[in-house]
Amino acid sequence: MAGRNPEPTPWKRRSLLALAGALGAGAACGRLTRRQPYPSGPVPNGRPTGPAVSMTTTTAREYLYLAVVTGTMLGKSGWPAFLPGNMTVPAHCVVLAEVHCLDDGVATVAGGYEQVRGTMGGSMQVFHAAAGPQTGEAPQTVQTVSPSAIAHTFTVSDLGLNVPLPPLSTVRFRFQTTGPGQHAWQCMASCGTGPGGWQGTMTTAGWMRGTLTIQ
Ligand SMILES: [Cu+2]
Repeated sequence: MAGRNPEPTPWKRRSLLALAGALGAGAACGRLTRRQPYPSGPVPNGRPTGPAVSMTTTTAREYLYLAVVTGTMLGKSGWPAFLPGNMTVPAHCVVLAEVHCLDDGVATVAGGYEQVRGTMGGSMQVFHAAAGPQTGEAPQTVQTVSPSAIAHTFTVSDLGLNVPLPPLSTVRFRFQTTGPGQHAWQCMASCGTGPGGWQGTMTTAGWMRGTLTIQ
């Protein structure tokens, strides 16, 4: 049936996006706390008994899973990308982020972006394998990565957040979200095409830059 209903070229990207979506952010903080069923039977003082249902957001946690894939994986050579390229997390929340970097290449990083910044504790955990914790390896806690060993960065300048990603690694970090808003994120390692590697995926929304929505 070749030629019939040909797959559009970005099918791999959409498949990977769907996968990333399935892995990705879960319930919003305010909805994260499971409701406890109220017990049946007598209700003293007209009020239900049972465990208190906390709807505060200060202790709730949200998970954000990101993958960085190569252009070859997407069928677009030279165009590595974050999946998903735009992400949403709840406001006033501690986000536990995990980024799987499936890219084995390195890129030149702008000065200062080798430092971990804006995370809780000013550090991140690094597993030196894209499969991360599945390897059974104990992670290293680091505050910086050698500038010659960075594939990409996840940088949200508005929030002072910068996370350098070694090739074929998994990093975990936590950050506290602010109130609702939209913030541009971008990679600060020149992983794109063109002179200096700052074009192509680097300048295209949803690839090496995009929007982090806090809502
Ligand atoms: Cu990059």
